[in-house]
Amino acid sequence: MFNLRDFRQDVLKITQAEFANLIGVRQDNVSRMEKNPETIDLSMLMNIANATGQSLDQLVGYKKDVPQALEVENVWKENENMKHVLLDYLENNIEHLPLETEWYDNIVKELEEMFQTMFKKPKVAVVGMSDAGKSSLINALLGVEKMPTSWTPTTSISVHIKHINDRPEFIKDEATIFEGSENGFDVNRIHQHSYYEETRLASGPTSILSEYGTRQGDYYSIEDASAAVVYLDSPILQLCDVIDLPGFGTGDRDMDDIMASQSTEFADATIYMSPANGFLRGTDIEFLKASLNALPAFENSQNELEPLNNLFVIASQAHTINHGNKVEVDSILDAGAERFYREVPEEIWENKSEVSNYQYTVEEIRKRFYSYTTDHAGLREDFEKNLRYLLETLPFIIKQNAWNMMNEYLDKYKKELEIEKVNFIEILDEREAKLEQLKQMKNDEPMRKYEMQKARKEVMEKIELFRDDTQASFEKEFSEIVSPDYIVNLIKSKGYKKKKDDMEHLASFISSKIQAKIQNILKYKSEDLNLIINQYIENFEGAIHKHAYSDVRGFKIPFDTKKAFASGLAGIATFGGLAFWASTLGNLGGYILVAKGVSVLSAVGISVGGTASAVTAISLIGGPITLAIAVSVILGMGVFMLGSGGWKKNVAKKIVKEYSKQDALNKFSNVIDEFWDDTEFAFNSAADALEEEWQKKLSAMEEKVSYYSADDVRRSISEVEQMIKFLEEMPIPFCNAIAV
Ligand SMILES: Nc1nc2c(ncn2[C@@H]2O[C@H](COP(=O)(O)OP(=O)(O)OP(=O)(O)O)[C@@H](O)[C@H]2O)c(=O)[nH]1
Ligand SMILES: [Mg+2]
Repeated sequence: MFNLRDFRQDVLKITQAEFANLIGVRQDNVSRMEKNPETIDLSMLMNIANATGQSLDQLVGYKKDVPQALEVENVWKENENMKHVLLDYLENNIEHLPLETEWYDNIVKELEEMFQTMFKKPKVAVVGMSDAGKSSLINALLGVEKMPTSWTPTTSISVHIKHINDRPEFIKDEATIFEGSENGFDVNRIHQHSYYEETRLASGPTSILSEYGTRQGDYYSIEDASAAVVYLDSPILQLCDVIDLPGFGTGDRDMDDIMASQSTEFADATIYMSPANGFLRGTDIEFLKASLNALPAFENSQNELEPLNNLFVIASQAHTINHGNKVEVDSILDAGAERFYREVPEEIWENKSEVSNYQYTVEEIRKRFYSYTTDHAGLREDFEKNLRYLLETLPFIIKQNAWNMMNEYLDKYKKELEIEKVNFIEILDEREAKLEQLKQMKNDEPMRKYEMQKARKEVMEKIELFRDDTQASFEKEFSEIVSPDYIVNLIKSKGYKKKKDDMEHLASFISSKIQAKIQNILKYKSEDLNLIINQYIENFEGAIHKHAYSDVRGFKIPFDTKKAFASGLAGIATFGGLAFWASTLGNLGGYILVAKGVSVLSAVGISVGGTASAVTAISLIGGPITLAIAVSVILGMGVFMLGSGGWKKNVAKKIVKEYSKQDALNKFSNVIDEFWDDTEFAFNSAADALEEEWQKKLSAMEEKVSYYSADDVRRSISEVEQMIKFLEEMPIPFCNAIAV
């Protein structure tokens, strides 16, 4: 199709008005034609060709050069191999394993799930205001012009771009459009054929993106379309999935901004784009902060990744700055980094420091700021070099992390199986003693259950207290922050000036301060809750193994209490405070949270960073609401006319008024309530799972001790040995590429 706008700007290099003059139409006609080039008819084309001295062929064939695809070394190959070796090993052994035993069957299933989960490619999300040039940058990285781009707000759904080799066999098309259920479309489930069928809206060549995935498309009004997955063959996709997102700030659909910002939750790395001309103005910083907050921190001194290595803040279309003057572009980046650093409250940097042990200084942050344009290689080199470095490094980190996790799991399984084996041997030798202990255990059960019920009720009561406490402390913090005095002081201490930009930044700073407070209040209370949960689990453990410890001949039933409790979290949507508990479990917790859909690299942060890293995993707590409120307040500031006189006080009052207009305190209070509701639900699910798992173990043991013949027992011994051998011979390659 004839791209009039680009032709006018890039070839003719004249304004719309000049062009209108040249071809003898009104400027609004030109503007309309540029917006909808498909409406340009043949006679108009002839007219343009005549007026500009171009042939029709030249016009229609005009296409801007797309830069060469980003070349990367395919270091993911090794991970892919490792995954296949492991999956093949499972597959080849399945036939010979005693999988009629539910426990053994679960081990194999868990391993399979883990191999699938741990070797997921990192996801790179490209976000920013509409028209920043996100889709253009992606096309350039891919080296093919597959994402629709235009000068008006374009992309309307999240587009997940994956490598063609990652396409499941049952998918035949290049692109598929999906509808989102209540919780959105879960791209991690796309390899499940049934999920694919259930959520698929349409499929075909990538060009269907223009129909379903753009605001100009014929099917834009179909609100059901929520995501697309596209399979392409570009080098960069060997190392990562790329996500093209709708732009912020279009005001087209209420949820667009929040949707786009939520998808950064799943991202391992984020490219945030803002046009160099007007860099990080208005609500831009607000969205950038939301991305920062959701980004996992996995940098640390051992893996030698730099602070915020997975964040790229881009001043796009840098060629527009005085013909791409590098010095001027750099000073725009300097000022942007400075402003951004100032707008992020210290709590957020402190949280990141707690995970990584790095100091987040403005100098470090500045290193994450880059320029970009498809027009001059010199203005994108630095970005491309750093992106390449990150992408070529992540596979090693993911591999090392997977390796650690697998070893930890295998060790756990092996230990449990060894205990089981000892039990069988003892059944042969001293069945009477075992029968006796089992009888006692059965007798103790009603009392144990009763005690645990009581303990559970106590936990619930504690959670209710936490709810009240956190509500009260938040209310206090909120009224301190959203008060004229505090705001006036803030204006003074941060040196904000009486101008629109500064007012927006002030409003933005206040909103992140509030969110940081919510996060911290909930984090501290959740840490208290961790102690209570661990106590609950310890009591349970003590009760079921009472005889094993008190009786010299007592025996232990192999049972991992913590893991059984955690398994109750698997099927539920939000953990509340239990996310913090999970994050104290190291690799196990990382794995549980990753299986839930948080980014692969969060697992690395979680396995080393403890509860501080869970803040990322739960950054959505309050996130969307804070974002929505902040954006309204900031926009409210925009139309606020600054009177003369005590402007600081006036501004402060205006902000306080905006917050009350937004009913902010109430909304935040609901967020806190929901957090504790989720916590209660999660705790009950986990406690139920623990009880259920234990009952299963106990009955299984009872059956063996009471009814197994000596032959049965001998067969069971050989089965458990078979399982141990199966785990011992797992072909886990030696791996010490990078410490994490
Ligand atoms: N010459 C030039 N044009 C660019 C560059 N980046 C973006 N553009 C143009 O800017 C317009 C907007 O770019 P898009 O890539 O569609 O922007 P986007 O961020 O994806 O916008 P939404 O999808 O609406 O969120 C398009 O017409 C692009 O051709 C660039 O580096 N150089
Ligand atoms: Mg786009």
